[in-house]
Amino acid sequence: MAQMDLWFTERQNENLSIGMRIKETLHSEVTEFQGMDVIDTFQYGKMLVLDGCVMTTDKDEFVYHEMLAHVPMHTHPNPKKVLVVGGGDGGIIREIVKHPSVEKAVLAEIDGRVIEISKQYFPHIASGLSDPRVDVQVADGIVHVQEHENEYDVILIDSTDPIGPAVGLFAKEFYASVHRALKDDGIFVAQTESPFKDPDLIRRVHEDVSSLFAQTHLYLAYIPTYPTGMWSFTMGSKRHNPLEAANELRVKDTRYYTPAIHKAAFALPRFVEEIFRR
Ligand code: AG3
Repeated sequence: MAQMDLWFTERQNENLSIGMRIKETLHSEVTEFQGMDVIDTFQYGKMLVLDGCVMTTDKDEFVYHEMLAHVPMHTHPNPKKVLVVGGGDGGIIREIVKHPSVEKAVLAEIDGRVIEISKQYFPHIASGLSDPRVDVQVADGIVHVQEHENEYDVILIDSTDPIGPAVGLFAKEFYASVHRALKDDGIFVAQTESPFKDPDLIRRVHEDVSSLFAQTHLYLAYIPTYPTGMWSFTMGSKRHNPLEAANELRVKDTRYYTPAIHKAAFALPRFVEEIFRR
């Protein structure tokens, strides 16, 4: 029989979509929090999909995970205690535990099924979750940050889009608790969507973070399977300036992140800068 021509489509908004030809759907379920599918694709390999949105794929996951983790981890002079909110696939944790300075990394993921399914289908992404320094908690990250004060060097928000279970992770009150949970030279980074598709969100987050943190910095990376391919990250830092850091690589085997990329990522196209400098 001829190969079937099956396609996955993510409807990114009412006017925009991305499609990949499918080899096979490996898993589908509805968890307590969201729809979850694992799909094998011809172009990007296996792909984790939550509520119809591409979370990560075998082929391009390294860009997002390295850039969310290593930019703040190389900005802080000695990050020992790190929190990841969301990120149940484990990709951010895998990058965090590459840093020898790390003594403890906590993962607060609200949906335990994401962790289980990632261990099963994406063992190369979830690998860091079994590091002895890692404490995996199936817990609401919002409650976790509220309950911790002056404790973390770095906090990373690896959320889904600002709809559904992740709405609270884009709220100003949440950033205020993140600020309290950080030590006095702490750094936080949140994934903040696409400058082409979500400029209003980026502007609002930038404003909220600027009202709380001494420094706010936006940086970019290129992620082919996310809406528009151009992706933003917003950093709030109490003391350390990312542009004065990262002169050498502290970890081995990165495929996107380098000291030159660290600096270059903060160089913004004018239309991106204009999103928040008005
Ligand atoms: N975090 C989700 C990024 C948002 C992608 N959005 C979309 N496809 N509409 C990724 C989790 C990876 N650890």
